[in-house]
Amino acid sequence: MTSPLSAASPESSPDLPEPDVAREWLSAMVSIRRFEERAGEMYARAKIGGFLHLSIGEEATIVGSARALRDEDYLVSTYRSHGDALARGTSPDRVMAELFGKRDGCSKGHGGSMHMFDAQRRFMGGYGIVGGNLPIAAGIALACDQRRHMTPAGGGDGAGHPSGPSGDEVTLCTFGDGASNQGTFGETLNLAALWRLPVVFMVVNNLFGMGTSLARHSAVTDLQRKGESLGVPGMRCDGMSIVDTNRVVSQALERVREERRPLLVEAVTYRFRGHSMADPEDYRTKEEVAEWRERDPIPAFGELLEREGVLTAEQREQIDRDAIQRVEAAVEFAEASPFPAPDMLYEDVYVIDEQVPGHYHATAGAPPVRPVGSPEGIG
Ligand SMILES: Cc1ncc(C[n+]2csc(CCOP(=O)(O)OP(=O)(O)O)c2C)c(N)n1
Ligand SMILES: [Mg+2]
Repeated sequence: MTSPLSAASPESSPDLPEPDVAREWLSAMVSIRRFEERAGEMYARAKIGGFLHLSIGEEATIVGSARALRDEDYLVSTYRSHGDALARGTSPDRVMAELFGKRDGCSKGHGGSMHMFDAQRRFMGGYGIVGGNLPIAAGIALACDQRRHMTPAGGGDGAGHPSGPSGDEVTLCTFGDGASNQGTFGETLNLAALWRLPVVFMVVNNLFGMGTSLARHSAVTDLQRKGESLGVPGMRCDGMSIVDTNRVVSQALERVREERRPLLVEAVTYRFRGHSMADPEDYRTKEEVAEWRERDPIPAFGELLEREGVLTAEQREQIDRDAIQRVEAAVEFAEASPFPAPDMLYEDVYVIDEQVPGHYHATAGAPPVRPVGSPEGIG
């Protein structure tokens, strides 16, 4: 890539994957784009409450990195995570239903936009606290590392849970440039390096933390170097190029898997929309946004595939039509799904001790979970 912090050249790399794979990448990016455009409309119509953070413009970073993961790897992201869930394979129906706060949502309608979760696909959320996901990623990586020493040959977790980590998994943790100023960044990278945890930290540098530009919020703007003093070497990719993002994140994941120590990847990208739906965007000029839109990763990759003869213009249009149709079906699904019943408020909720009135969760048929902090609890 040329200048990492400015809108530069369009997608041009000839290092394309196999045609089927390239077409699937394009289709995944288009699906996320169409999904989020529609989600924005649904928010404006008050079908969606709370906050809604769109990743429009950042699809190459999302899909390029997700496609570098193996199925058994873990992904942990932020409140800007509809695309991460979709890229990991969660159905658009369940993501849209979650946005609507409906019972068939991937978090049963309890979470909404910021709390997507799909344990089956090893997408471990969706967190509203800036930087709050880094220690969680390190914890998952620590669990994987410990399994590695415990797992009997043949897989599983040694305790009869075939779906538990087996030890070879790597965790990919994505967070924003703003999050790199949080205490959790230093604390987590330090321990991850010290304990040689298999985690790739990916800072999604979209050049702003809400309305504050990178140069105004971070003393070090070369974010790939921000982990060096903590023992975490860095790499950078062009987050507007799915090919470059996939190449660099794949390298990072395989190095971490083999060397058993963390790496930091900086993906330089740009969000075309406001921070959330209520953002007057007076911190950047229309010209700057227009300049970055010229590098929109979706037409750039589509045009590259056409130039290289990987698909025709008609096939490109069909990919778009299919995505629009899929999103329409997701909206219908979300509309038809019921709201959670009021007593579901008490499901999946933990309380700290017995003096706090409320409930703690017990799965039907399983022994009740003792509240942490009670006399016989672990606290
Ligand atoms: C601990 C904490 N402080 C502040 C906020 C409010 N907040 C939400 S998003 C955000 C900006 C984060 O920017 P960045 O990490 O660059 O991610 P981006 O939104 O650009 O994806 C802030 C300050 C929060 N959610 N959590
Ligand atoms: Mg940011």
